Amino acid sequence: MKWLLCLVVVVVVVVVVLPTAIGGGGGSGRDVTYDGRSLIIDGQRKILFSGSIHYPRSTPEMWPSLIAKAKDGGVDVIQTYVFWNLHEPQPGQYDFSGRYDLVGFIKEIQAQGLYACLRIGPFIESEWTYGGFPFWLHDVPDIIYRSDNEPFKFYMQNFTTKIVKLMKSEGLYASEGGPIIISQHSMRKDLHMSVGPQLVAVGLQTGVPWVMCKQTDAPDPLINTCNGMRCGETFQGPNSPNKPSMWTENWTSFYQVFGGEPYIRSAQDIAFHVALFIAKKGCYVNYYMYHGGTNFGRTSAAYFITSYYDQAPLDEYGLIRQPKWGHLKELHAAIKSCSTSLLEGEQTNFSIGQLQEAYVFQEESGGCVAFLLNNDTKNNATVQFHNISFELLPKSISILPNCQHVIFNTATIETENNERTTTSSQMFDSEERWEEFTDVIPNFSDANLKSNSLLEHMNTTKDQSDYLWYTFRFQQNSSCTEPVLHIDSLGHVAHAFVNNMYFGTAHGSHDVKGFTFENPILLNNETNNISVLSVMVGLPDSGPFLESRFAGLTGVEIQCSEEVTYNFTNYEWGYQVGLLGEMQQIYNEQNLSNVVWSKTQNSTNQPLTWYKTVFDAPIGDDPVTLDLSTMGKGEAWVNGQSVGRYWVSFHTSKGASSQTLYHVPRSFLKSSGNLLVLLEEVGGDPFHISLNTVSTNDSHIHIHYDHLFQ
Ligand SMILES: *[C@@H]1O[C@H](CO)[C@@H](O)[C@H](O)[C@H]1NC(C)=O
Ligand SMILES: *[C@@H]1O[C@H](CO)[C@@H](O)[C@H](O)[C@H]1NC(C)=O
Ligand SMILES: *[C@@H]1O[C@H](CO)[C@@H](O)[C@H](O)[C@H]1NC(C)=O
Ligand SMILES: *[C@@H]1O[C@H](CO)[C@@H](O)[C@H](O)[C@H]1NC(C)=O
Ligand SMILES: *[C@@H]1O[C@H](CO)[C@@H](O)[C@H](O)[C@H]1NC(C)=O
Ligand SMILES: *[C@@H]1O[C@H](CO)[C@@H](O)[C@H](O)[C@H]1NC(C)=O
Ligand SMILES: *[C@@H]1O[C@H](CO)[C@@H](O)[C@H](O)[C@H]1NC(C)=O
Ligand SMILES: *[C@@H]1O[C@H](CO)[C@@H](O)[C@H](O)[C@H]1NC(C)=O
Ligand SMILES: *[C@@H]1O[C@H](CO)[C@@H](O)[C@H](O)[C@H]1NC(C)=O
Ligand SMILES: *[C@@H]1O[C@H](CO)[C@@H](O)[C@H](O)[C@H]1NC(C)=O
Ligand SMILES: *[C@@H]1O[C@H](CO)[C@@H](O)[C@H](O)[C@H]1NC(C)=O
Ligand SMILES: *[C@H]1O[C@H](CO)[C@@H](O)[C@H](O)[C@H]1NC(C)=O
Repeated sequence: MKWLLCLVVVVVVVVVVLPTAIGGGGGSGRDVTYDGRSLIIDGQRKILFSGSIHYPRSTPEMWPSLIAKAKDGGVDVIQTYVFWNLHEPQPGQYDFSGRYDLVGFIKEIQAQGLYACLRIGPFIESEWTYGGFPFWLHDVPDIIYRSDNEPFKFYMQNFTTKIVKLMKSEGLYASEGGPIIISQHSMRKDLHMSVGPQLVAVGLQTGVPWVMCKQTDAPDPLINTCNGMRCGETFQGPNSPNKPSMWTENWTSFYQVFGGEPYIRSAQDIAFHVALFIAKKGCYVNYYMYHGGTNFGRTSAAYFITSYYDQAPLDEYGLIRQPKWGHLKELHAAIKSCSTSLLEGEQTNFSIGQLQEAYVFQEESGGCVAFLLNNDTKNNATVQFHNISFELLPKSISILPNCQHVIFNTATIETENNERTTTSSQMFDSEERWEEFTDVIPNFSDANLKSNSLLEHMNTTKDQSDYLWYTFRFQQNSSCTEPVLHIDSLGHVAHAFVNNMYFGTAHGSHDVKGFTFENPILLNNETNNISVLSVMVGLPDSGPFLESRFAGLTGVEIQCSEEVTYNFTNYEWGYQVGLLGEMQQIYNEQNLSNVVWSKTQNSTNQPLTWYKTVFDAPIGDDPVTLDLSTMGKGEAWVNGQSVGRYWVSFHTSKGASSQTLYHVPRSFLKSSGNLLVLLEEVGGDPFHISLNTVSTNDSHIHIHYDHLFQ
C-alpha cells in the first residue's frame, strides 16, 4: 500500500518563484517568498488550502466547473502534476493538445482567480503508468532512473526546461503576473539516489526556494514538507525556523486497485487532521486528491482501476460529494476567519485534560484563536478553557476564533449527506444492435519475431500495446493422456490458447504480481500450436529500479503424463506485439472496414472478441457512465477515444467487482450515432450492459462561474 512507498524517501521540490528571478515585469507580478511561518505573497502571510486536480484525468470541458467547485469549497490553490509521458511521447516530440493542454488548464485557474502549484516531476508516481516516465527512457543506454546518472539527468533536465520555458513564455509564474506561486520540481528520491539530480533543476532560474517532502534533512534552501493522512501527528516540522510547515499531500481517500475495496475516509477524520496541522502552525494543506477523475486509455499504472479517488470532495464525475465537500468548506471558512491571529499571534499549547489539549494563538493586539482538541476516541470531555466550560466531542477539534465561542467542530457535520444515483438511459439488449469480430490467434509460423527464450514483456512491446503473444509449436513424442499446461508469469495476466481453443486465464494482483497458470488442455497427435496472450494492466509506477522490472512469462511446461513433462522455457518462441484489431485501430470509425464484422448472435463467453454498436447521447448534461457489469476484462472506446481498461471479472474478497461503471465524458459524445467498441478478452455479455446518467439529489447547490476558458 502507499504507506510502504513512504519508506522510500519521497522528495518534493518546490520552486517558489522569487521576485529577484524575473525583473519586475512592470509591477504586474506578485512577490512570492516565505519565512518560518508561511508563504508570503505580496508581503502578506497566507494560510493556503490547496486541492490536487490532474488535468488529463478530466477533460478541458470539465475544467471550469471543477475549478469553480474547488474555489467555492474554499480552495485557494490548484495543484497538478505535469505528466511527462503524455507530453513527450517520443524524445523531442511534444503534445499539449486536448486533455494535455497544460497551459489552458493553468490559464483557467488564473481566470477564476486561484493560485496554481505546478509539480513538474519528472517522476510523479501518482498511480500513473510508469510513474509518468515516457517508456522510451527504458531504451536509453545505461540509464538508471531517479539516480545521479548522466543519461537520466539529461532527459530529466531537458523536459523540465521545456516546461519551465513554456510556463514562462505564457507568463504563468506569479512573478510575471501568473497564477503559479509554487512550482514544485517534484522528485521522489529513490532508495539508491542522492540529492544530486534535484539540484540540477536549481539551475533553471525560475527563482526559488525548494521543498522536499519526507526528507527531514533537506539542505537549505529546500523546505521539507509532509505527506500523509495525519501530518499533524506525524510531522516533526520544518528543519529550520526559517521554513514554513507545509503538508503537500494529504490524502482525502485512497486509490483503488482491481480486486480491492474502495477506501472511505470520513469528512470528520480529514477535518480533524487538517485542523490539527493548522493548530500546530501549518500554513499550507493540499488535498490529494480534491478531484481524482478518470484514468482514461492506458494511463493507469499496474492494476489500478480507471476511477481515481472517486471518494474525494469532488467525485470522479466532478459532482460534489457531501458531506465531505461542505464540511471542509466550513473548516476552511472557520480557519480563514481567524487567519490574521493564526499568522501573527504567538502560539502556545497546553494540556486541558488527560487526553485534551489547547492550542492558542495570541496577538499582542488582543486577537486570540484557540483549537481545543479531544483525543479521546470514545468519550465527550468537559474542559475548562479561559474559565469557560466546554464539552468536547470524542476525537474532535473545536475552533474558537475569539477564544470564547466555538464556530466549528471537526466532528460536527452541519452539511447534509447527498446521494449519487445512476439512471439508466439505454440498454443494448437487442441482437440487431451488435456486431462482432473475433480477433486472430496467431501461431508460431505467423510470428515475425522469434527467440530461443522467453522475452521480457515490456521490452518487447515497448508499451505500444498491453498485449504480447508468446507462441510455440510442438509435436508430442509420447501419447499425452491428460496434458496439463503450466505457465509461470511475472505479470499481469495470461490467456492460454491451444490449437485456437481457449483454455483459461490466470492473473496476479497489485500486491502479488507473479502467478501460475495450470489448466488441462487438449492436444492432437500432429503439430500443436500453443499461443499464450500475456497482458499488462498498466506499467509499474513505483519502487526502485523501474528501468529493469520484469513482466511476462518466465517458464512454460506441458505435463504429458506422470512420467513425461516437456519444458518449453528455453525453446523456439514466436512473438506478436498487440492484437490484430488493435493494430488496425478498429475502434475508429474510419477503420471499421479493416476487418469483417458479423452479426452478434451468441452474446456470452467468447474470448478475444470485439463488439461494436452505436448509440445516442442521453439528453441533458448529467455525466454519462457505462455500466459494464456483465463484461469480463478488456477496454472500451467511444468514438475512437478509450474510456479505459475494464476488469469486471476481477472480484474483491467479498465477491464484488471493484469497478462496474466507466465514465464517458460528455465531450466524447455527439448527439447521435456514437460508436461504442468493446474489446473483451475472456468472455462477457454485451447485451446487458447499459448507458447511464449520474446525478446527486442536492441540486440546490449551484456553483456559478464564468466560462472564461476557451
Ligand atoms: C531535448 O531533447 C530533444 C530531443 O531529444 C532535443 O531536440 C532538444 O534539443 C533537447 N533540448 C535540450 C535543452 O537539451
Ligand atoms: C505542545 O505541543 C508539542 C508539540 O506537539 C508537544 O510535544 C508538547 O507535549 C505539547 N505541550 C503540552 C504541554 O501539551
Ligand atoms: C491521539 O492519540 C493517539 C493514540 O491513541 C496518538 O497516536 C496521537 O498522536 C494522539 N494525537 C494527538 C494530537 O495527541
Ligand atoms: C457530547 O457532547 C455533545 C455536545 O455537547 C452532546 O450533544 C452529547 O449529548 C454529548 N454526548 C454524551 C454521550 O454525553
Ligand atoms: C480565571 O479565573 C481566575 C479566578 O477567578 C482568574 O484568576 C483568572 O485570571 C481567570 N483566567 C482567565 C483566562 O480569565
Ligand atoms: C497457423 O499455422 C498454419 C500452418 O502451420 C497456417 O496455415 C495458419 O494460417 C496459421 N495461422 C493461424 C491464425 O491459424
Ligand atoms: C530489450 O530488447 C533489446 C532488443 O530489442 C535487447 O537488445 C535488450 O537486451 C533487451 N533488454 C532487456 C533488459 O531485456
Ligand atoms: C520429440 O522428439 C524429437 C526427436 O527425438 C525432438 O527433436 C523433439 O524436440 C521432441 N519434441 C519435444 C516436444 O520434446
Ligand atoms: C493420438 O495417438 C494415440 C496413440 O497413437 C491415440 O490413442 C490417440 O487417440 C490419438 N489422439 C488423438 C487426439 O488423435
Ligand atoms: C525448465 O527449464 C528452465 C530453463 O532451463 C529451468 O529454469 C526450469 O527449472 C525448468 N523447469 C523444471 C520444472 O524443471
Ligand atoms: C452459440 O451458442 C450455442 C449455445 O450457447 C452454441 O451451441 C453455438 O455453437 C454457438 N454458436 C456460435 C456461432 O458460437
Ligand atoms: C499522502 O496521503 C495519503 C492519504 O491520503 C497517505 O496514504 C500517504 O501515505 C501520504 N503520503 C505520505 C508520503 O505519507
